[in-house]
Amino acid sequence: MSRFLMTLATILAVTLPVATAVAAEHRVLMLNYGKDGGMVFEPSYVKAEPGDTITFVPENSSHYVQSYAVPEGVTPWKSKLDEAFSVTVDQEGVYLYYCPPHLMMAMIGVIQVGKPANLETVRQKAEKLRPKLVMKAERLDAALSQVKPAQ
Ligand SMILES: [Cu+2]
Repeated sequence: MSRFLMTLATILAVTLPVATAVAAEHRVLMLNYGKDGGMVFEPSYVKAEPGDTITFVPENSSHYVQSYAVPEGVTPWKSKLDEAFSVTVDQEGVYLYYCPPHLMMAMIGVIQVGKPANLETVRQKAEKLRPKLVMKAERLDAALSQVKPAQ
């Protein structure tokens, strides 16, 4: 499949509203180069509902994903290098994660599940991460700023 179709399929999978109560699967690509430059999760922000699954797809090699800040009660997760990884998000809140080999290049992402009750806690913890982001630290703010307030 061409890169364009792949990207299109990802966009559709993430943005098409799900009319039923069936849990959705969101795909996040791990890329050496994406719309936002080198070493990225794409999309870097996912809005999910409790029970949805997030699948991280290693489109390029040398990436993996590790949770950094998760809602209370959630077991932290960590994938294996170069392997696809799925996590089911049951707990509402904000999840901040990164790719350990490319943390200094700000290869980070955010998942919002339902209401962002723990956003302030995640923001505080994110400040401890910031000094490690040597390049593209603005990605941290960009990802967190997409979190939508509870309605
Ligand atoms: Cu990486």
